[in-house]
Amino acid sequence: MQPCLIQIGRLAPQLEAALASEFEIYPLWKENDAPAFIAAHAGRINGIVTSARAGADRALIEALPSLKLIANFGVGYDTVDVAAARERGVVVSNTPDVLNDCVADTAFALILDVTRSISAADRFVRRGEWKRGASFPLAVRVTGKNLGIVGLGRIGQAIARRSAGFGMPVRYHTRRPMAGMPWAHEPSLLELARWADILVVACAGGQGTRHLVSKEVLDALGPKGYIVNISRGTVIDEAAMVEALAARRIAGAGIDVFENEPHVPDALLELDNVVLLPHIGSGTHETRAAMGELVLANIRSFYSDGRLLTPVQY
Ligand code: 8YV
Repeated sequence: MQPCLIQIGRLAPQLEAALASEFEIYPLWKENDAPAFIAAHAGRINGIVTSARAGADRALIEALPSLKLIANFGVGYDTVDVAAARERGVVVSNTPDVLNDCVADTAFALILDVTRSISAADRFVRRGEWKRGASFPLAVRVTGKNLGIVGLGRIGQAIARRSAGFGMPVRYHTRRPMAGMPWAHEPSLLELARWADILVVACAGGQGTRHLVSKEVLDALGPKGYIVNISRGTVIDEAAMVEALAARRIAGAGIDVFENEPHVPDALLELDNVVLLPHIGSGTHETRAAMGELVLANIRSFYSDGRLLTPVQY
């Protein structure tokens, strides 16, 4: 099979250049009339390259009768309709493992920032308040705090390992306990939230985890508890979180992902106990380059011998 791919959204410039030099690939985002382009070339297109942001929906998958492969730049593939792909026998690859460390580092950056008020203190200095003689309010000690982790995949485990450096006891919530893990499993998310000082969301997104962190879970976390999210905005009931933060029913939040990116609820912009990031969990030169290499390696392997290096198990 001769590769003929479409690229749905923008990707890193080096990856776009490498894709264009190796394959027949059409950047769909450059087309003024994408549906007309698809209709004109549908029969030839056998691959899609996409990312968490751009995804690949059922309508697109069904519009491409020769489609065989969807290569996703990112570990999370909740915006790819894998049910539609499976029905059509289309395989899907993602980019696991290479981003574990950077996403776990981001989780810890958020934990440290929100508990120690680092960004808020930075704003305080920039506003000239220190210079004017004001004193910055005391923050909350991180070392020794209870760390609850929702989801213990590869990223969750990398977060749990980092906690050792901060003397933090760890418990995790997954549907079933995971074999061989040194951390305690908590079957009830409500109980985990009650126990945790800091609750980090590190599970996969998608329908199965939508609003898993509900108003009740946030209330169980309580007025001294912090929520950190580096997975998908959909996992938290965002409206409930905004309300809980505004009413100080939880102490603070460190958030890299939102329900409707790049929209960030206005109410959050007003709050000093919230750290807001523009979905940069994996956003380092090194990790994005490694993710790009893995996308390329999957595409090469698929078109040369029909196998994916990192297939999504659906
Ligand atoms: C994005 C991510 O993929 O891997 C994931 O699931 O969310 C990120 O690494 C990246 O921002 C590109 O959309």
